Amino acid sequence: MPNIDRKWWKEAVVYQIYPRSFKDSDGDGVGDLRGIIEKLDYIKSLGVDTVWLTPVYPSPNDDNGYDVSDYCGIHPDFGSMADFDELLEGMHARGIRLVMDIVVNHSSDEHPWFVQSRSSRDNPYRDYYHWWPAEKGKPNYRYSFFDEDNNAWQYDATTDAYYLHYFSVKQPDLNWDNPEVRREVYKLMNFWAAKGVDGFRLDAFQLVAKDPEFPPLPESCAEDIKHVISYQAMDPKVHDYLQEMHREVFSKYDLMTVAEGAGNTFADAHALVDAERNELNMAYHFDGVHVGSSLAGYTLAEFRDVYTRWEEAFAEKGWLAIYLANHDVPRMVSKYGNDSPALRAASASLLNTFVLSMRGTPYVYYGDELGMTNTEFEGIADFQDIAARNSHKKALKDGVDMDTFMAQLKHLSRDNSRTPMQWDASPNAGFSSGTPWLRVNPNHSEINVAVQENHATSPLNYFRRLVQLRKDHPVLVYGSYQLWLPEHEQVYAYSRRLDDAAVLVLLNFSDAEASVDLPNELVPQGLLISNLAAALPVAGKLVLQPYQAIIFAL
Ligand code: TEU
Repeated sequence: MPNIDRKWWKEAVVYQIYPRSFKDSDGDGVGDLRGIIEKLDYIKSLGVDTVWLTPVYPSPNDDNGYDVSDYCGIHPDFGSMADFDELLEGMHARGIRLVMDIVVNHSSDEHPWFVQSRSSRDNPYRDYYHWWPAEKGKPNYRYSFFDEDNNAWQYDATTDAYYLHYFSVKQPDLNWDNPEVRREVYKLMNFWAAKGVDGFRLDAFQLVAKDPEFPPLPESCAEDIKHVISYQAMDPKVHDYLQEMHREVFSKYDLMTVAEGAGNTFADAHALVDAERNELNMAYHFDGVHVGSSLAGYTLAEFRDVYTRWEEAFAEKGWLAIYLANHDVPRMVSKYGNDSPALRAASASLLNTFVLSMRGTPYVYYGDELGMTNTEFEGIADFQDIAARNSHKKALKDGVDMDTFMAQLKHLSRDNSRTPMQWDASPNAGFSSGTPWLRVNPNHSEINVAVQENHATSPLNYFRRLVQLRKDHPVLVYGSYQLWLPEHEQVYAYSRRLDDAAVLVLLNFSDAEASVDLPNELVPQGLLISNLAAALPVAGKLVLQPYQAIIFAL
């Protein structure tokens, strides 16, 4: 093999588990660590070798665990530290690594640091957070994702001052300018690393560094809220913090480190992940999931363009994560595929083929191996997520058209992807013997593990074959990427090449048959995998079925 700088975290296939929704072992309706332990053999059977666990720490759950009140504990809803240790041991025994979610742009307002910080202006913890004394007047505007008014400053009467919260009012932002805060963060990361966890996902990390003066927003920000969000991200100090974190934590262990968010430009992204900078292994960008994030849907051209641009920008160096879904976006099959009964299996398998045949470390969200879909909501009472509930309050205040708002929310809400894992056709989908914290998707009677285990061609079994294919063919991990048929309206075609190994990936992103005429230099030699019956092209021509995915050896 040429000098491709092999790393386990490049070859890994990551499976993301949202623990509240994976498996409930004690009947309280909330998934837990013992539930995951029960399902370790299932996870192993998928072929995935790394699990990213979203937060399991004590939390008032304003944002389902992304508001942490004790960074070195386990939420009683999820179990105990002994359960965690057993989970980690059970994973390692099966050759599965564990990545923890580190949420340190902010803590919970119930974290002892914040309780102290808000209690008086001269408390030793005061500078753990960003405070703006009211006598200086109103602080300059900053955007908050989850605030009812999208205002990141919350007035607190106890000390007559405002505190900063880029997420909900219960998620005050930590002050990274304070070396004490950074020391505490490295301490908690070392606590988990010393336990033997294999990596960290840094939540919302591009937002941590701030200018403590909070100057007025530049004029460009008046045009569009997106500019405000970009302005608030990637203060250059973020790189100093990451290099310090690397010295204090990462350099001591063999870890997978990934940031949520890859900055505002390709240069930002490279600065986060290029190996010689000693910051992170990889990052995941939002450009891909932003495609299709409106009711209007998306075109193949947009989708292909985004992934091709990122591929090209990282062709020579750097490494990225590749994913189509997580707990912050709708189910991939409802967003990029077709979730009708006739086409959802094929389109889910097509999307998994994309994720597992691109360069970058693939991240697969629990349930996407089955083609789990968006769920059904009647009214606002069905939504659990703080983002959904507060955006609804804001929409009411702003007097927007509520029919349109609700249609968008139903399609795009994060609750879509948080419904319980569909294990079987029983009333609670085999997730819990109690009442699930979030209603199971009614289609669990058709889409579930038990049914799919019995069908050789189910999305589940196809997914297993795909993972195996990636493991067997390093070209799928390390090979260079080349786009073909750039104007095709239905088919996304690309090749991957590594030394004398080469593959061609053909993905029909449409619900109609698609004809393909291959250029002369592409001569498929054999079929590696397809989600539907496939044959080698004849004289360079072939027809793909709706949502058919094919990988040929070249
Ligand atoms: O998400 C950060 C982030 O960028 C999101 O705010 C995203 O823009 C939003 O989810 C779109 O609705 C991370 C976590 O992944 C998310 O679950 C948390 O709610 C958030 O941080 C706060 O910790």
